[in-house]
Amino acid sequence: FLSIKSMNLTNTSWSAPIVWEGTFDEEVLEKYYAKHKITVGLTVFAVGRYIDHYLKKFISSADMFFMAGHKVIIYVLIDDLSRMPWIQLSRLRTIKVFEIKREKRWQDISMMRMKTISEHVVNHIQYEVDFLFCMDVDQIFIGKYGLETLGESVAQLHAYWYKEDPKEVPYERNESSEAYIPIGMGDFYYHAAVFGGTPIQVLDIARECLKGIMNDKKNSIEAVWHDESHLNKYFFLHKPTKLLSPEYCWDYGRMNGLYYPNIKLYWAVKDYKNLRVIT
Ligand code: 2GW
Ligand code: MN
Repeated sequence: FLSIKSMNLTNTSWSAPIVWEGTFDEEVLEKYYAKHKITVGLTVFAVGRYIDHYLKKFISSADMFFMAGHKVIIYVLIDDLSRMPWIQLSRLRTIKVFEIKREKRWQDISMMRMKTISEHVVNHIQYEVDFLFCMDVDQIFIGKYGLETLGESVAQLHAYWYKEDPKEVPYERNESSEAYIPIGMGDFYYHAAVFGGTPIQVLDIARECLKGIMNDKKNSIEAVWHDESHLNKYFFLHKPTKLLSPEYCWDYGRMNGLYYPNIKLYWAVKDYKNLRVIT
C-alpha cells in the first residue's frame, strides 16, 4: 500500500508537469533548442549585507550550472554599484548591473522587487530574453539547472510544504488581505525564491503581486509571507504551466530524513540574527 503522501506527484490536477529528475529527456531538449536558439534571463537582488554574504556565490554558481551551454543574461539589482563583486564569466554569459534605491524595511526590500522587476521587463528585458527567472540571492547552484525548467509560467514547490495538504500551508488567511486564500482552497505552497516564465508572463505575475501589495499597504495590512503570499495568490488564480520539484530549491538545513541525489539549487545558510538588521 502506497499512501499518496509517499509518492512524488509528477502532474498537477490541471495537467501541468512537475519536473523531477527522471521526468525529462535532456538529450531531446538539447536537440530541440540547438535549432531554436534562446536567451534566458535571471534577475537577482542584492541590497545591504546580502551583497557580501551571497551575491558572488550565487552568480559564480549560476555561471557554472544555470542553462549551461545556452545564452544567459544575469540582471543584478544592487543598492551600491561600488560593491559589485568582480566575477569572471564563462562564454555565453552576460551580466547587466543596475543600481536600485534601498527600501528602509526588509519586508519592502523583498516586496518591492516586484515593482523593479516589472519596470525592467517593460524597459528592456522583454526585448532581450525568451525566458526569465527571478530568484532570491541567498541560494547556490550545485547541479545542472537546464532547459527542462523552461515554460510559460513556472512555479517552485516550497521544500517544506510540497507533501502537505493545502489546508496546512501558510497562505495568508486574513480576509482583508489581497493575498487571502480561504482554508481548503489552494493547490500547492510555492516558494517565492524562484519563479519564472516568458517575460510577458513574468510581467503579469510581478504587476499583479505588486498591485496586491500596494492595496494591502493602503489598508495597512501586510501579508504573512510578504511577496510570497501574493505570489501564492497569483498562482492560485492563474495556474502555472510548469512546477519545479524541491530538487530545484532544496534546504539541506531541514531535510526531514529525505535524501534526493539530484539537487540543483539549495538555500544558503542564513544567519538570521546578523542579517536581519538593517545597517
Ligand atoms: C530580507 C529579510 C531580512 C533582512 C534582509 C533582507 C534582505 C533581502 C536584504 O537585506 N537584502 C536583500 O537583498 N534581500 C533580497 O530579498 C535578496 O535578494 C533576498 O534573497 C530577497 C528575499 O529575502 P530573503 O531571502 O532573506 O527572504 P527568505 O529567504 O526568508 O524568503 C522567502 O520569503 C520572502 C518574503 O518574506 C520572499 O518572498 C522570498 O522570495 C522567499 O524566498
Ligand atoms: Mn531567500
